[in-house]
Amino acid sequence: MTFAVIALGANLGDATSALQGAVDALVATAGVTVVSASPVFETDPVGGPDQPVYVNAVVLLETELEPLALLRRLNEIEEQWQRTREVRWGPRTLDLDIIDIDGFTSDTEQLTVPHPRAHLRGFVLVPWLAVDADAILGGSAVAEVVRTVDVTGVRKLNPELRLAIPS
Ligand code: A4P
Ligand code: MG
Repeated sequence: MTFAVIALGANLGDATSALQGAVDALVATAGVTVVSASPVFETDPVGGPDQPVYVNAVVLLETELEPLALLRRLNEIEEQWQRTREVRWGPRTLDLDIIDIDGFTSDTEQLTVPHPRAHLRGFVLVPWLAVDADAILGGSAVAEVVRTVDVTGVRKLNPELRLAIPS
C-alpha cells in the first residue's frame, strides 16, 4: 500500500457534484481506499483565460495501484465527466492531479510527482492542510510552504461542504 494525495478541481457545469462523483468513483476503484476528503473550497482561477471560479478539494488515498495505473484511473474518471483539453489551464468539468505519492518521484511528461506546481498553488495547499496538518511536500512542511503563497483567493464554502466518503 502506498499513500497518495490527489487534488480535485472543477469550474464548469455542476462542479461540486463532479468532485463528489470523483470521490465516489475512487471509492469504487479496486485497489484504492479513500482515507479522507477535505472540505470544498471556492477558489479564484489561477492562470489561463478568463474563466469561472473553481471548486477545489484534496483527498488522501491508500492504494495498491502502481503510479501509472493510478494516473490512468484518474484520467478515466475525468473522461466520465466529459473532460476536454482545449486551452492550457483552461476551464474544466473535472481535473484530478496526483500531488504526491509517498516515497515516489517521477519526472516524465506523462507523470511528474511530486506535482511541479503544487508548492505554488493555494488551491492545493490549503485543502491539503485541512485534511493533514502535518503534510510534507518535497521534504518541506506544507504548513510552511503555504505561508509563501497568496491564499486570498481560496475560500471555504459557507456553509462548509465536506466531500462524503461512501462506505
Ligand atoms: N501529468 C503529469 N504529471 C501529472 C500529475 N502529477 N497528475 C500529465 C496528473 N497528471 C499529470 O493533464 C495533462 C497531462 O499531465 C496528462 O496527460 C498527464 O499525463 P491535464 O489535466 O490536461 O493538465 P492540467 O491539470 O490542466 O495541467 P497542470 O499543468 O497540472 O495544471 P495546474 O498547474 O494544476 O493548473 N485555478 C484554480 N483556482 N483551481 C484549479 O484547480 N487548475 C489549474 C490547472 C489552473 N488554475 C486553477 C486550477
Ligand atoms: Mg490535471
